[in-house]
Amino acid sequence: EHGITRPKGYNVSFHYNPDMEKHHFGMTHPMKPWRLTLTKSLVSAYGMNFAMDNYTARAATYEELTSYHASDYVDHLATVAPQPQPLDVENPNPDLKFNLGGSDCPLFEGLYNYCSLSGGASLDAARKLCSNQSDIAIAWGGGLHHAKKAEASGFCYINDIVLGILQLLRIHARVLYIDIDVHHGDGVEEAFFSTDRVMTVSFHKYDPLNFFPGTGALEDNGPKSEHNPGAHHAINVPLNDGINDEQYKWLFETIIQRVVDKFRPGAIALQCGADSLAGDRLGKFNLLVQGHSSCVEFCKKLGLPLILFGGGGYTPKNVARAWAYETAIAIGHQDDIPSQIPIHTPWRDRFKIDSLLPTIQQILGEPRQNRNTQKKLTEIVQHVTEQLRFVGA
Ligand code: ZLM
Ligand code: CA
Ligand code: ZN
Repeated sequence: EHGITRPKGYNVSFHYNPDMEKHHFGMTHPMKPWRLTLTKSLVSAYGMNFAMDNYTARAATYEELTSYHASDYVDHLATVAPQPQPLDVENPNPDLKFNLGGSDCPLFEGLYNYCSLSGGASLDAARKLCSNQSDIAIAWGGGLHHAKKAEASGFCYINDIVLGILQLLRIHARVLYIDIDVHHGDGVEEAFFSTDRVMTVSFHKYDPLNFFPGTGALEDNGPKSEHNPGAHHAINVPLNDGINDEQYKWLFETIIQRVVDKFRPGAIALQCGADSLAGDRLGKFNLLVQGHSSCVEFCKKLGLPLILFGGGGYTPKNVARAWAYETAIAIGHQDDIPSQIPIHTPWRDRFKIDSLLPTIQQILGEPRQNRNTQKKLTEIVQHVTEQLRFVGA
């Protein structure tokens, strides 16, 4: 008996297609679509599906993909042959047209299908918000924030977030985009650089020479050309290694509250990249599920239509914990689900840490030295507050 019931007075939808997990970037590539299966298995084991509308996401159409992306790029994605795995020794640096075929963005079997499914889930989620059928829509298979109009980048080929936000803009005058992935949300920022209808806010590790993608300095707030309405509508929160829950929560809530007060968005799109958790294979932060998910809780409490996207996350059992817990927050059951992972969860053994009974919030993480001083965080809040003087009526 799970005891999970529908939330009263609002509606949550969950958009997922199990076919996404069938795709493989390559044996040792950090991106594992299989983490989505692990997430879904936890969500189902807790009975959370009883409190949501569950949709099997469809593939986005060519027309939908080209609502943002260049048609020659999408044509190429649709027709390019998968590269041999492992990489061909005769031709170690193949077809880098559109930045495709390198080690970050390999050409794998079924790539176009994988991209369309990710895009389809995010589009469906956005449309459910637009039609008022959902108040919160969840698309953990999306959140691929580095993809450019005509270029793949950083494990991302199709920018499903941009596709989703373009849908929201049909209904809402202003949309707020927030990105808690450990990487800078450069693709989404760039897509909306010249409009004042989308404000983008990314929190990320910033170390231009050593950490991807190297953009997202505090001072980068949108091109300040003379007639650019998008100036001041990009906010960047550059951080150092080891930031903890307490600091992150304070920064997030202080900044987002000020942004919402000034910008007055009609809807919020939140990218929940789970590589900002402690113990991530690529990330360097010290967030626990508690700190990461407090961002989702804060956004939910703002009471605006909310879309939750996935994103990065390279330690699958941690990703599944965070996104399942954040699903519980969406349906309002975070305080009454048992902390112990249900015994009948498929792959439950994967969640075991040091033979302890696995729980949903506990994650495995080497503590990293915290290189964020309060002085620096206060400076960030000050700079953001000054930028916001240029925003809103
Ligand atoms: N080399 N294999 C985050 C996107 C991060 C660019 C340095 C590749 C890796 C990484 C790929 C198996 C999101 C860079 C890295 C080695 C040029 C990045 C394949 C390990 C492997 O073992 C690996 C052969 C691979 C890639 C590590 N790549 C770590 N970091 C970044 C992209 C995406 O989380 O934000 C959203 C989904 N790329 O640093 C290099 C400069 C390629
Ligand atoms: Ca980010
Ligand atoms: Zn990332």
